Formats: sequence, C-alpha cells, structure tokens
Amino acid sequence: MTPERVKEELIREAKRLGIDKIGFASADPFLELKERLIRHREAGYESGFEEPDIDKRTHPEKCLPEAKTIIAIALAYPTKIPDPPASEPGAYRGVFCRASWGEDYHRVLKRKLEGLKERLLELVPGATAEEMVDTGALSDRAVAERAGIGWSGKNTSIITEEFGSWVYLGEMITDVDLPPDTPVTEGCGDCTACLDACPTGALVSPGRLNSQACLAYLTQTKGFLPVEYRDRLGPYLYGFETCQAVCPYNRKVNFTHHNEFLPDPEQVKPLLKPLLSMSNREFRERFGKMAGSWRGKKPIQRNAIIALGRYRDRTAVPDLIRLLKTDPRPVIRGTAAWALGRIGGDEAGEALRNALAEETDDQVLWELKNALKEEKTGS
Ligand code: B12
Ligand code: SF4
Repeated sequence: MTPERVKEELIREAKRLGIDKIGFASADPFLELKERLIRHREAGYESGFEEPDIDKRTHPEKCLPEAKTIIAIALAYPTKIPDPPASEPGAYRGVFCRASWGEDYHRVLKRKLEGLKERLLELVPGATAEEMVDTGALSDRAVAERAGIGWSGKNTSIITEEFGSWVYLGEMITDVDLPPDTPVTEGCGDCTACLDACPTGALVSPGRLNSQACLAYLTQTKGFLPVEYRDRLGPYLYGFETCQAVCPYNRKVNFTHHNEFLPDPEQVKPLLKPLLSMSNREFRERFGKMAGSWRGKKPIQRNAIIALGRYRDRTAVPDLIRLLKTDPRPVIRGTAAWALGRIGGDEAGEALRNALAEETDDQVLWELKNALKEEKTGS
C-alpha cells in the first residue's frame, strides 16, 4: 500500500473514531524549539511539569528509534456549563477550568490514539508506534504546529481555525514514513488581547510564558500560594484560562459533541464550603476522574480557602477556624489564617490571636502575623 493511501485510510479512521483534527509531521529534530527550551530554562520560566530532558523533548528518535512520522490529533472541548448553578452569598462556588471538565482528557485521547494505532498496524503490519498525551516527552504544541493542526498563538496555545484553542492535543510517533502536512499560515496579526488581559503579566512577550507567574500553574502547586497572587485567582480551583477566554478566535465557540467532556455542573462549579471538610475518599469519588484532580486534594482546598477569603464569606468563619486550629497541613492552616484576616470580625480576630500563641510552624506564624496586620490596618 502506498504511503498516500495509508494516510488517507488513517484520516478516514480518525473521522470514524470521532477525532476532530488529524495532521502528519516529519519526525525530524525540533531544532528551533530546542534553542527555545534552553532559553526558557535559563530564564527560569519552566513549570517543572515538563519532561526535563531537552534532548528527548526535541529528538523524536530518542522516544522511538527509526521514528519517521508523528501523527498529531486534536479533540475539541466544551466551553459552557448548561444551567450553571448560582454562586451567591453564603453559598459561593469555585470553578475548574474547562480543560478539566468531564472525563480526564488523557484517557479519552489515549483511547482514540490506540484506535488509530490498531488501524495503522492493520495497514502496515510490523510497524511500530508510540502514543503520547501531555505526559510524553515531546512538546504536543510544537508537534501540532508542524502537523498543521493550528498555529502557535501569542498566548502560547495552539489555535485551530474551527475550534479556537479549546482543543486537547496528542500524538503518535511511528516508523512508517507518511507524507507530511504543511503548517497553517494564519496567525494573531496585531491582536494583543491575551497579553493585555493576563492578570499577572506571565505572558512576558508574544508566545513566551513565565510559568512561575502563570495562574494556571500556581493553582496546581502544593505549597503556599504567594500572597501577591491570591487576589488575582478569581473563583478558580484548578487551572486558569483568561488568556484563552479573551481570544477572538475563542469567542462563541462551544463544541459539545464529545459526551466524555460534558461538564457536570455540581462537579465543575462546586460549592466552596463543603470542599473544606472533604475526606480523601470523597475527593477521589467526586473529582478523581477529572484531569484537575492529578495534584490531589490539597491545592484544591487551598484555592477554595482563598476564594472564600476573597468573597469575605462570613458564613465560612467557623470552618476556617476549625482548619486553623486542627488541620495538620501548614499550607491549609496558614491559608485559613489569611482568609480569616480578609473576612475580619471579632470571632476571626480572636481565633487568629489564639492561634498565634499556639502555632509552631514558621510559615503559618508569618501568615498569622500578616493576617493580624491586615486586620489592624483594615486593608
Ligand atoms: C508544562 C505545561 C504547562 C505549564 C506551562 C505552559 C506553557 N505555556 O509552557 C502550565 C502549568 C502553566 C500549563 C498551563 C496550561 N496548559 Co499545559 N502543558 C504543559 C506541557 C506538559 C508542556 C508544555 C511546555 O513544554 N512548555 C514549554 C514551552 C516553551 O513549549 P511549548 O509551549 O510546548 O512549545 C511552544 C513554544 O515553544 C512555541 N515556540 C517555539 N518556537 C517559537 C518561536 C517564537 C518566536 C515564538 C513566539 C514561539 C515559539 O511554539 C511551541 C508550540 O506552540 C504540555 C504537554 C506537552 N507534553 O507538551 C501541556 C499543554 C501545553 N497544556 C495544555 C493546556 C490545555 C493548558 C491550559 C489551557 C490548562 C488550563 N486551562 O489551565 C493552560 C494554558 C496556559 C498557557 N497559556 O500555556 C494543552 C494545550 C492545548 C493547546 N490548544 O495548545 C497541552 C498541549 C496539553 C495537551 N496535550 O492538550 N501547561
Ligand atoms: S488573544 Fe489575540 S494575540 Fe492572544 S492568542 Fe488570541 S488572537 Fe493571538
């Protein structure tokens, strides 16, 4: 069978499997990206979630000897919650970013890629292929760009003509030589909406992100969230997406054809207070299948406490005092102190002063003093 025919058959199979976009790229080294990744590391802009071996990231043959082609896929995800529950005083809610709605995309894309691999092996018996989604060594975006799936936006996301940047990416490296597609020529033009809207200035220049200042990253850390970012998180419990939400290519885009990604409103926009007393088991049962659960319960609870503090939700004071007094995790006690300082009032103030006399952890002590200072100045 000719390479052109194999490619046609794979495109047909992709349609049958419900893959929204498929593109083919050569497995040549990503030399430009390599330079960029080195500069990225030198500038301290990495998140730490990337594969650390830059050679492996940019030389596909290090992932699969004899690599010839990379087959890239994209799946669109929805952007709107049908009948979203209201977030209101006494019953405030947080939100998971759209990339965490429904079933974990890693699993969904992996299934699609396995289907594609099966077909490839029927067409070319003896071929080898390895699929990757997010956690593989390659840069999924660089692959998608080379395979013509979309262009690399100034917000660093891959933007497709049909679905905007609300797409997940995945790929399969193979030793089968298939005709490559050409990268798309469309681009952002003069637009700078995402750079202007980023609340932390994490997009340091077009296409360059300082992950350490990116709220999407900061929602996923397990330690204290630096004080200067706490007011900028909004209701986000996991991930962040302002740089996508403001993009003109993403406006009015809402693709709901993948049932797996449809949001359960109570899961993606949960009440904040019940999150504070959730057991590990409850967390796993309720959120375990979402992509946003991969860092566990603690960052979600920390972010929920910050949101309650920002809302100045007085009805949360008893829960926050309980955490301050009894939670074994310093991050949770310290963040509860910050929220109590924000909410203020006699009960919160007294709890902070009592905790100051008993607390032994240095960081929590710092948070307590800071919270009491804020309370005094009323800022
Ligand atoms: C680490 C990581 C993060 C980090 C860092 C993100 C970043 N921009 O670097 C954090 C935690 C912040 C993050 C956040 C998000 N992530 Co993320 N993340 C990754 C991961 C694991 C690696 C990314 C990476 O290596 N970054 C380093 C930079 C330097 O490389 P890169 O972005 O891959 O490559 C691009 C640049 O180098 C650029 N480039 C190359 N040469 C040049 C030259 C010039 C002049 C310019 C301007 C640019 C340029 O083009 C490359 C291709 O676009 C990938 C999965 C993977 N294995 O690739 C997912 C991935 C990028 N994330 C994804 C998603 C969905 C998100 C979020 C939207 C989730 C959310 N809502 O919170 C946000 C978006 C934030 C943002 N603006 O990027 C998707 C992106 C889908 C898409 N349409 O682009 C991916 C591909 C996962 C997947 N398989 O679907 N993520
Ligand atoms: S908001 Fe504008 S500059 Fe940013 S990615 Fe979208 S089109 Fe590009």
